[in-house]
Amino acid sequence: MLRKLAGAGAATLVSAAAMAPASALAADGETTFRVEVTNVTKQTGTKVETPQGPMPIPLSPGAFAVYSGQDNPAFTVGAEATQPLGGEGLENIAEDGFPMQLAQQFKDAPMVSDSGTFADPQGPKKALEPGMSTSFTVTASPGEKLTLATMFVPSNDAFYGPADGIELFDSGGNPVSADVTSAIATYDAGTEVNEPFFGPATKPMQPQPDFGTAEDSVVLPVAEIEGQPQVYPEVGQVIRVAIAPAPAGGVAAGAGGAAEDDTVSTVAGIAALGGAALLAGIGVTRRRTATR
Ligand SMILES: [Ca+2]
Ligand SMILES: [Ca+2]
Repeated sequence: MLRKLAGAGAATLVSAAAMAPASALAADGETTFRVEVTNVTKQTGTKVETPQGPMPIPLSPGAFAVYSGQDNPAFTVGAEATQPLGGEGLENIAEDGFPMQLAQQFKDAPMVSDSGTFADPQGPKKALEPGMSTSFTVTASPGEKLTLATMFVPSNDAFYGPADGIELFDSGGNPVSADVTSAIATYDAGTEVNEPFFGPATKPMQPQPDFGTAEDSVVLPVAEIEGQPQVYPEVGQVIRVAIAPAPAGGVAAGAGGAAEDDTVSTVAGIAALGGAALLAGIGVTRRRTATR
């Protein structure tokens, strides 16, 4: 409907915007979303069993991208971790929890319109600890989807991501406001041989980044790996991802790289806000092709 107004005068567009719901809808359907990623292991009491006893499960800083087309720029199930973009960005996240290289690959990818990192408000090596939540904004047009990757810690090369992307719009082109955790699964990057019970080459036990035996395999859901010695928790026991259109009034269009759009709060605080439905009420700062 709004697409037909693309050639109309400014006054018409203003009235159209006024009629739109409380979101950042533009004439072409371009919408700014707030994405919230929460480590829910504090809520769920989920830990991993190790020889050293139960350990908490931090999630690493992650990388995200808005993309078009069929190829998820983050990873392809059944293919080497370097696919489809080429480069070691996904391996960097899955083995060491560093999102910068994948974020750079996203920034350079032709199918990506918006990208950046999350969970690193104080630096790229900070983790999303149990009970913590972080949020960021993306801008997308109907037909585009969201992808992301964050490391499951401790592990050799396990990560969370949506193999088929996260739908940001419904079939009618309307922005989605929902808990989208069901789109996420736990994957093994196929780049480092897994150690039973989180051995010395897992992060954070490894003595240095990129430490461990190369695996020369492909990205696979951990649930499908034969003889997988590690038992990973159910996805929903560890991570929650929610999206909601951001209010137009809260978007500072054109904000630069100094945008402080990564916010961290407690799960209790997010719960008090009512989750995804009320994310739209939080002021946001727009960021396109962020470089952090
Ligand atoms: Ca592995
Ligand atoms: Ca390692």
